[in-house]
Amino acid sequence: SRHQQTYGQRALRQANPTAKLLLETIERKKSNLAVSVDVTKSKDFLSIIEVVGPFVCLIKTHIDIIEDFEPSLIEQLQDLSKKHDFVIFEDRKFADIGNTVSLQYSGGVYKIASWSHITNAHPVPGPSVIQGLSSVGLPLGRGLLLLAEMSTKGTLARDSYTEDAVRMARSHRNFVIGFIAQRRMGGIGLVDEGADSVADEDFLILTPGVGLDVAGDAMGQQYRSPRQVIFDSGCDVIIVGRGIYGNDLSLVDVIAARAERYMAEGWAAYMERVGS
Ligand code: S5P
Repeated sequence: SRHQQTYGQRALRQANPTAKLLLETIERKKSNLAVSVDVTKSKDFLSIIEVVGPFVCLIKTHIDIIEDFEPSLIEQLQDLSKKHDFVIFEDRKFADIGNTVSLQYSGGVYKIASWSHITNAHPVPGPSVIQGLSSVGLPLGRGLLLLAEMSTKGTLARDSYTEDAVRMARSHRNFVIGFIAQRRMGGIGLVDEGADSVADEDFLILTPGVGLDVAGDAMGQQYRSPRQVIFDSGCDVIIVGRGIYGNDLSLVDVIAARAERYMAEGWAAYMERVGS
């Protein structure tokens, strides 16, 4: 019962423009790799994106860790997004009341909604977090991912919390395009098709905690391989950070080679899943 439709077939049936864009980008570039660029200097941020750009469908940012942030950085990120054809995902993890998250999403220094195709939220406040973000993002054609599970040891996002997250997403299908999760959930292609599944829904599953060379880090992160994530667990996108840019901001040719390796492994696992 693994998800066997191609990314391209699934793109055709998505109503949300951002979900469609991501699936089309994956199909066009033959890459289900997202790189998480968690560095603190603008210069490193841009040079890593320039190097990995050709190999990714998506770049994930934590814009608030950049020490020398200036608004022009966003323009440069958008230029790179056009040049290399990737979607932008600001990993903001909103988790407050609707009114507050709407202000955090639209305003402040970063004005996330104006440039980030995708952002994410913790379901912990309940549906109001989606309502607040949707009031800003839906008119702009943006998409939201709910954190239904986490990659960390001891996460509280499990069991009934995860199931409730899926129900919350289901009630806001125009704006919630999928989940940050460790396995496929919701609708067709469930690994464990539950009584709750809905036949015609198609959530995107973006999965962090991916690394080929180490099992985790010293602060609770846990890694699995692209094959475990895409083939065994039926997820759609692998999100890789330090596994690609390194702990010491390795040389550009090393970063490029690693990105190519993760892209190849992610795509091979997908080809195996869809049976071609
Ligand atoms: O459960 C999660 C959810 C997220 S969004 N676990 C995660 O690691 N992340 C993010 O993915 C995290 O904030 C970081 O930006 C990235 C993983 O980075 P890596 O260096 O461990 O690959």
